[in-house]
Amino acid sequence: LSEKENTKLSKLLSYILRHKPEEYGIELGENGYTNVDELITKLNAHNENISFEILQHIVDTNNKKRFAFNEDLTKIRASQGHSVDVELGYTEQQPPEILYHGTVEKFLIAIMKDGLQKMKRHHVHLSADKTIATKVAERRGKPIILEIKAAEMFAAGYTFYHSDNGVWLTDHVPVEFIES
Ligand code: HQG
Repeated sequence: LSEKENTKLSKLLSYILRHKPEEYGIELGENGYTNVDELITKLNAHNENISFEILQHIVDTNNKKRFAFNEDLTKIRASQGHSVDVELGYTEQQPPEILYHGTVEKFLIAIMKDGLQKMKRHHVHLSADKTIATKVAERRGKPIILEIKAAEMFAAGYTFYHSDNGVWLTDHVPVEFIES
């Protein structure tokens, strides 16, 4: 599998497992998992050349560990980033003192007015690592890194989740907890 093919299939998996399962005749079940054999069959029916071995390779090599199998490898899901309505079943966790959010200049006025909103996703995505936040921002342009007073938010009763692939998730970050 070339790197190009790997990236293409990884993007397709994100599309199906996070956003449009129905377009490929897939249903997301409990905690966002779907049946591996069925996924492969449906992909093959759509002329995508994918086997279990290839799927496993994509899961293992994905740079952000976007996908995860269940224990017996019969099911697969995206670890976060969904726009479809799924309950991933992560348990609430206490965040570190500071978390980072990478964004760009053009959103700043709105963010400093409304706080961080989840926009099209299920959660606001935050990172404990400034480098990762910078990479997230660089998708959109020159990075602006916001510091979020996560421990203060937690103490004030806000809920945080930590996804299988290390992303910190919360519903909304009010302006008072953003340090720019
Ligand atoms: C901004 C990728 C206006 C926010 C990445 C961001 C990450 C506001 C954009 C993951 C706002 C939403 C998530 C407000 C927030 N007004 N703009 N009130 N509040 N924004 O893509 O955090 O490749 O939904 O700053 O690497 O950029 O999908 O969120 O710029 O991990 O695995 O609205 O997506 O991962 O954009 O990225 P996104 P994000 P994957």
